[in-house]
Amino acid sequence: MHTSVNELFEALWQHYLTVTPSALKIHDLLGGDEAIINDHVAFRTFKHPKVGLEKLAAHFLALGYEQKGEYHFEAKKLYARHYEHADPMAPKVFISELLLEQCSPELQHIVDGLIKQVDEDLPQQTGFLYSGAPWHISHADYKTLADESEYAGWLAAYGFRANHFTVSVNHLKDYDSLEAVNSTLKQAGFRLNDAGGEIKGSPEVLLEQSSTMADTALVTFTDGEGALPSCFYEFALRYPRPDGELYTGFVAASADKIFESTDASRG
Ligand code: OOG
Ligand code: NI
Repeated sequence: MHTSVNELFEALWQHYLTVTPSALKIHDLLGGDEAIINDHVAFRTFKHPKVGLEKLAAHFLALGYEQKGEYHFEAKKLYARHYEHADPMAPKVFISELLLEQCSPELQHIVDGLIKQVDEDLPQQTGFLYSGAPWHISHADYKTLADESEYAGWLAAYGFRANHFTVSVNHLKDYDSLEAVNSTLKQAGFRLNDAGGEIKGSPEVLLEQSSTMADTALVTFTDGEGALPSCFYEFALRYPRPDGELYTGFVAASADKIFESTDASRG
């Protein structure tokens, strides 16, 4: 287990940049000389006793995080929870898992084959959250998964890693709206996820979010290589609750569209 929140997030960030080079450019573009504060980081996994949501969450609970909201995505067959730390500067954590029991027998069979390859000790190890894909998969099996569930395909290809980091727009000195952030990104040539509109959410639900479309990286299959969508960068602006404190939860209808930032079929 990591000894500090900072140490874990620094390792996650460096690993994320290896497949998301645009995040570093955007980080410098938006932040200038100022530090960027992360709103949250997200992870994906399969619901399975060996590698399920709880196995990922254990690493954060050990660092003092607490379980907060839960979210259901029926069409995508996903369940998610978010975690918060008492230190308000520590990024929130969003972890989702694919409900395998609701998927086809073919998908379950391929995923079983992947999870069998995971070393029993890996989920407890310090580097689990950025261990990547600890299995081998053929291109044909990847395609079968991706055709049924874009999420399953991404997870089979990229495994355990920060799926995205999220800039806290509230903390950006030079921006006071998500529109302004989006327009800077587009002028610099970055592509935004426009599923459900470029801005998901609203002041009424106390959270506005946007994200880039994922970068592309090379994935090694047992029978060759393929260029696939890797990870993306998100931007979040939070609004105060009636008690004056910023809302800290997520919005399922918006999250449902953020998931599609890794969907190559979106163009
Ligand atoms: C998570 C999508 C949800 C949010 O901020 O609502 C999310 C994912 O793509 O794995 O991050
Ligand atoms: Ni997110």
